[in-house]
Amino acid sequence: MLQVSPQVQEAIDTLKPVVALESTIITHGMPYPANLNTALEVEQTIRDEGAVPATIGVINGVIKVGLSEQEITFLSQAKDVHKISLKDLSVAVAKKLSGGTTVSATMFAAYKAGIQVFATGGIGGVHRDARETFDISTDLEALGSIPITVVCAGAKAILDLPATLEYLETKGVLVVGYKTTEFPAFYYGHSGLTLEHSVSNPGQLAEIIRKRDALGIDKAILVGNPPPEEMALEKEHIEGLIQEALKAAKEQNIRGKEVTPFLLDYLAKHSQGETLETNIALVKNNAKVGSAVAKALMADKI
Ligand code: PSU
Ligand code: MN
Repeated sequence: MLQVSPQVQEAIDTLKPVVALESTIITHGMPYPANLNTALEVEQTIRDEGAVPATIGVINGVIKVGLSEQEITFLSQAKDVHKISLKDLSVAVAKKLSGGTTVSATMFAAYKAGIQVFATGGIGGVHRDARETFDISTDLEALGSIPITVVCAGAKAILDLPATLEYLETKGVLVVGYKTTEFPAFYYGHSGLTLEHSVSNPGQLAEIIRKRDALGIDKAILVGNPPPEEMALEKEHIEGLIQEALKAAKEQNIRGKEVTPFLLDYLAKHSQGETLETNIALVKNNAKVGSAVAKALMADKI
């Protein structure tokens, strides 16, 4: 059911640094061909940093850890492919479906394969209308129950960020700022939400991860890495677009798992691709930090 590619398995067995990557960003997060180019470039970024990438997804009912270029290409072009979160994995395997795995499903598969670090764009979180809709991403539950390290640019600004942080605290998830004391808002770094904990280098983070493991705390560590300064968007500008996107989603009665892809697509289309550019840049940036952390974690083992 869960197949680890020979390259990734070899890396795990020989204690090489490995960085897991999700694939919903390919199937539902970006349009073709930007999704394909980004997926391949992010893998290359990880290799350039001296680590081994493991893109995770589901192909014909097999959970693959370390998708091939051919499989990534297939997922990037396939129409009506599934968005597979943790709850969907069993169905996807039983029905031999193909799809992109979200943060929650990717965390699960990465952990099962023995991978310690996972880099993504932004996690799902508490939606702004959660008080009426109860729309809270299962990513937060996964973070509260799977002990790996997730490097992200915070949560998308389309969400209720203060509520997302409160929810993470309730679940006992440690959120660490990487060279920042603010929780990043995906499209921009300065959310104004202060984090209690931050680190200034990969070694410090690795030490915290080791202590979490030594203590047997079964929860993820979430690393907030701001988007590169030169690629960050202006807060007021993006906030205006988000308000429009949320209004359009409501008018078109977009619900459930379609909400996040709809909002991302709306923002990209109405910003002349600016949000997409930032999205691509921050995923690469997270892949770099993820590689550095994976390397620091292995440093004491060889
Ligand atoms: N971040 C991105 N693009 C994405 C996502 C995150 O830059 O497409 C995806 C992730 O896979 C995340 C999912 O797990 O959105 C959250 O979806 P939901 O809000 O439906 O839980
Ligand atoms: Mn949701």
